[in-house]
Amino acid sequence: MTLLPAVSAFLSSPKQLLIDGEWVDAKDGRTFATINPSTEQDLVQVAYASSVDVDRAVSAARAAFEPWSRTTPRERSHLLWRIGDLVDAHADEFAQLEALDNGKRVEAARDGDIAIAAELFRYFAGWATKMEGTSIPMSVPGREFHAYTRREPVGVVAGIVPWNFPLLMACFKIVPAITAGNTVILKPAEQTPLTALRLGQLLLEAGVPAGVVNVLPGFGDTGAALVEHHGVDKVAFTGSTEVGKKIAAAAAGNLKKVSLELGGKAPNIIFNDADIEAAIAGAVLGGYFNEGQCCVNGSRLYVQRGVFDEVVAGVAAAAAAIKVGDGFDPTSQMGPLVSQEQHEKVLGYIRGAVRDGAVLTAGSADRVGERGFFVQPTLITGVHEEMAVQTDEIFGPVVTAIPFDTEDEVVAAANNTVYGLAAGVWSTNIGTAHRVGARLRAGTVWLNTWHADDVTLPRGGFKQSGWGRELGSFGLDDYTELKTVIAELR
Ligand code: TXE
Repeated sequence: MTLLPAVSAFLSSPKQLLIDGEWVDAKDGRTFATINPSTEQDLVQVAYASSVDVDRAVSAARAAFEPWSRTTPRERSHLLWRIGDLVDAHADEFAQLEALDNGKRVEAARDGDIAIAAELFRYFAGWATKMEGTSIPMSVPGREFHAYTRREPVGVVAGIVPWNFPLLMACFKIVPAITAGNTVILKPAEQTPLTALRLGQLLLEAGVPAGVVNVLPGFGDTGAALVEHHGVDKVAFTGSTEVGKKIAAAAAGNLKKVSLELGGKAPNIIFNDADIEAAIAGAVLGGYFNEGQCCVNGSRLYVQRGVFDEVVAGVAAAAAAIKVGDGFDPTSQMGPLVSQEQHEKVLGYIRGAVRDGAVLTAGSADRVGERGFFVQPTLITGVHEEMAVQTDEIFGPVVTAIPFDTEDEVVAAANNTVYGLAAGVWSTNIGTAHRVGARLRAGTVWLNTWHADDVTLPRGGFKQSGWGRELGSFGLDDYTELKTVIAELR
């Protein structure tokens, strides 16, 4: 597959910061390289925002807030819809950029990440005009009142996002924030800044006013400067639980609002009475989707003893058959991991499991090929609950399988984690599926399916998987303050 002319043109243009509607260099002139994980070669240099640039962006976002928050809901709605259409019109270009920067397959990016990002704009375009309050009766003898509530924007929102779905995660933060009348400073991940920068260009083209959305590429220090800034009213973060804890602590300075979508280690439970063919397909999709770099992936497989061997054989055969290769090669079924760091981390966990006595039923503890951060999808058996491969979020195509006998036993094991993002149950007994689903401590539970999703559905985590919910009607709540207005009728 060859590069689209628009992608080549974008790559050869300067990659600057978007502040107050202008593309500018970092004040100190610093840049960093973003690389292609399939080739390990540098793609382009990107401006690296420091705390001085954060100050500039916060000032711009603060100045833009009052006029933006007073635009009519209909104006915002029409603008959002227009941006959704623009994202769609540039879908192939975004998909190629994502494949270059993140490694994922072009097709997967276009039909997944980019299509959903466009839909997010259109879904929230509908909500802009429906942020309603309520009128509430008061009982004060001898006096009359009219009391009502209003949903108002929080103010300046810092969106800090990871690299696994770069454009989509940027849109998860930007779209609900601007729908509700907030202004935004987005910090893309250092591994994958390109699609956020291209989106910044389209936002200006669509007519988003200066300062309403600012884009500051950089590393963790750029994110930390945003989180500590007293001119920021809310941080919306997706990333590791470790950084989420740092953000929660740092946000205390001005008690900014915080929403966090953090790590996961989802249990995927298959009962003897499941539709085994569907369950195996679900385990493969749940385990290896997006190169395993997905917070809701079903990385812990629990299989009832009567079907354990059959399920393990089925998942192992499917994993071994997955063709790993460059995201631009149409015959590839899985791309590389995003970075050298992630590659080393994932291979380290696989080697650790083998050292601890576990069995590699599919996959390998060695890299695939000489160049590029490729890993063959791996299924590990002979695992104990206390092994690191079973307790830690690995964020790669690594699935463990453990047999179980009873419902109580598997519910206890499944819930034995600090995380609580997603979980799944496979059973043709409707009672078993719903009962076990209710007992699992996770923000999303899939019954007889995996990764089925829609922008209409809230998502988020129990326990150390986060605070708050994104998307759906609940997704706006975190971007608004609730005001109560009490008027005396004299
Ligand atoms: O995440 P980080 P990393 C998990 C996954 C992965 C691990 C490490 O297990 O292997 O985290 O990935 C910014 N203040 N997830 O290191 O560091 C950073 O620049 C403010 C799960 O990439 O959390 C980036 O933009 N911001 C996850 C973003 O935070 C800071 C997706 C995420 O980076 C910061 C990604 C700081 N102190 C990784 N330090 C999911 N839930 O989907 C870093 N950042």
